[in-house]
Amino acid sequence: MFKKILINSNKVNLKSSDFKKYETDGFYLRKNFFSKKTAKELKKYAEKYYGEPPRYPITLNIHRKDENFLNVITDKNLTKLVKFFQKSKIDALNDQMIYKKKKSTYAGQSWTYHQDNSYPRAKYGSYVIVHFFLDDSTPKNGGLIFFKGSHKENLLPNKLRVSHRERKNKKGVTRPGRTINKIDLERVKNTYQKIDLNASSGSICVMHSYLVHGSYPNNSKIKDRATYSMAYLNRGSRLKFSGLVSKKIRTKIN
Ligand SMILES: O=C(O)CCC(=O)C(=O)O
Ligand SMILES: [Fe+2]
Repeated sequence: MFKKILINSNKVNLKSSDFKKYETDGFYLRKNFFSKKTAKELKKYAEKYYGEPPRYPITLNIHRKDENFLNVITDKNLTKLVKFFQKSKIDALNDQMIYKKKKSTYAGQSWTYHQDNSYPRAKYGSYVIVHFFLDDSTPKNGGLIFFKGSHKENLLPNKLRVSHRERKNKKGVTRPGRTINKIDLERVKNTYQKIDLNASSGSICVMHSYLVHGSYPNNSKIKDRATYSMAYLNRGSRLKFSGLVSKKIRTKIN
């Protein structure tokens, strides 16, 4: 039976200094944006209705079939914040529920360094990601790794890897992502500061779609690391690729 979850988010007053920070770093972390209760309930609900035990692969585009997640991706406070950073009207495009449930097959999902815009190839800056952390996320339980400021790079040449229901290596780790080529990656590593993101449950992180990033595997035996990641596109902006695995359908945000 459908259980309606109260989406409890905070109205935030953003300043030009927040925008400057985002422009400089390529990401913006906001703690306690959603309540911890909302994060906890959404996680439990997603696992129950969409998780596929014991493997728990990523679920794509829950918001298209589920009202609770539609309520998250269209949340007024959240979309207001996204519009602030995008300086544009926006549409919600797609989403990803990543469970990284402890000891599950895909706990060991460690994303290779990539830029999210290498998938849809939208115009610079028009495509943006918001990660909503449903658990505390640290390097120990599969947290994100960012190269601060690397969103100033062009879209770098990359190699397509299987990134959905991909296979594990001998160490039990999977390595999805459109991996940036070696030479550019070395330069990125030498140029930008590597940030291990620590984000508590209920936090959100706005991430520029040109930011070079990856993630650790969740090797923790006691902690899950669930994240609901949403993608938005500036209204009227075009995409080069609509996506084979995750088809891009626009949901208008008012
Ligand atoms: O949450 C993670 O481990 C990284 C996911 C990611 O970068 C992606 O899906 O593009
Ligand atoms: Fe990514």
